[in-house]
Amino acid sequence: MKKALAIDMGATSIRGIIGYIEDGKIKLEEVMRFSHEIKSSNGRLRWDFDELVRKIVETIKENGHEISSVGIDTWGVDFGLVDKEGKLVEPPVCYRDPKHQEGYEEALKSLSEKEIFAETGTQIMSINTLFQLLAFKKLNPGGYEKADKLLMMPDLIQYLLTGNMTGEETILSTTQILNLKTGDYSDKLLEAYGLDKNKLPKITKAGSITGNVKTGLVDELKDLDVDVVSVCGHDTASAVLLTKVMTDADTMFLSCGTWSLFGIRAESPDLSERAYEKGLTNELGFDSTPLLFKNLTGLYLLEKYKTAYEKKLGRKLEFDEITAYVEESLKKEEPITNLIDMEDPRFGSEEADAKEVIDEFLKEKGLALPENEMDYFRIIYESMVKKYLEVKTALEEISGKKYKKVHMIGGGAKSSLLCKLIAKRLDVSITAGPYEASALGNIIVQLKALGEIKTIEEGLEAAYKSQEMKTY
Ligand code: LRH
Repeated sequence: MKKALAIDMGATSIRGIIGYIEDGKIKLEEVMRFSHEIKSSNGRLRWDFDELVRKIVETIKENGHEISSVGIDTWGVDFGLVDKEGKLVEPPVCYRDPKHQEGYEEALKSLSEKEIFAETGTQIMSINTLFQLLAFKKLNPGGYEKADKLLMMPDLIQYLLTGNMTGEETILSTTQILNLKTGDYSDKLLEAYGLDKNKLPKITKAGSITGNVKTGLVDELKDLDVDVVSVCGHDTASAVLLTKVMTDADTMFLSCGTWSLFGIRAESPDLSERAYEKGLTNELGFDSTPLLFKNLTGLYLLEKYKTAYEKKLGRKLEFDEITAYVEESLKKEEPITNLIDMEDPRFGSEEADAKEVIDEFLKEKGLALPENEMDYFRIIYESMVKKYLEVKTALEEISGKKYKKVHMIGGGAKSSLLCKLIAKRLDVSITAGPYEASALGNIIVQLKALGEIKTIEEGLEAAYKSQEMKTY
């Protein structure tokens, strides 16, 4: 029996989870969980890349004799630039760095948002790789010249592990450089911004073994025999693989973690003006599956508010306590009206104080400030759900369909409060779980590449049998 290690990297924690098939079920074993923080260095907000790599290497080393393969999935849009010698030009910058805004402004000097969308199909966000790259080029032109290849975060780590370069399509579909209609980089954008196509990796698909740590760049791992499988590098694509959306086009998916990704499987990428106006994004799922959805701030603000409030209280606040409070408040009162717009950039800002920005927003709109600090939780939950309703309505207009089913995955699916609120306000039935969907998606693609399962569907069946799933 072969075992696969998923390195599943989220914006606040990275997990190492081993998965294998036993009695027709997927067994999971968590072997690493580590919270990481964004640090400021050389004037930019950066990931602690050395520490991330150290943790990943340590986890592979510790489990190296038990596992047959490893696969990496991460959040979207971030990358590293590698020079001719294979060294990083500088440590990767985090998408929450405010300087990306300069790249966005630079981009709009040559093309409008609409034109950029029509070329890519990607929701315009200043964090997108294209804008990050333009900001980088402006702030560090020498560094851009020195760069030989841009590697997206999962491809960068895979490169360290194998010495081989990939440009996996799901993670590249978050860049705003890929034209989802043609499946190739947009020549129009590259030309307009003087970006060199040779610096971009060859576009590859998830599903195959791309190398082995014994011939990779990490000396410490060279005495091991562990294959590296290119999985869906984008955590969203790995997670959506676990939803019914892949087989049932009438179901919507909602991947709820730091971010909320809410949408549908489309027949083909939609690069229309209508999709642009509704703020939707087109990205790729496993095997180039077109996904049409919206990127929204998810539990980020809630977690941030919770952490700050815990500090003030001087104790830990359990989710059960928050849930009980909000449920009680929901019983007493109909939907509240002092809601925030979760898409407002200040709610995704790393430096902002959660309570201050919520108060600031409410004051600006002439809305009442909460009486009690626990009421902020209700505001955040209800504001998230209000956004989901807006997105559902937009997608129904575009597709001409009425959606009655939502499959929720990720940490947010554990919250019965959130699931019930969504079911009620969106008038849908909800399937919730698996919660570790991105790690499972990562593992299933590896097990297929290793020959442990014949089809992806076989892996999905094994996952559903072993994981807790609830319906609302
Ligand atoms: C979620 C996510 C999302 C965005 C963001 C940067 O983890 O991948 O889809 O791209 O991170």
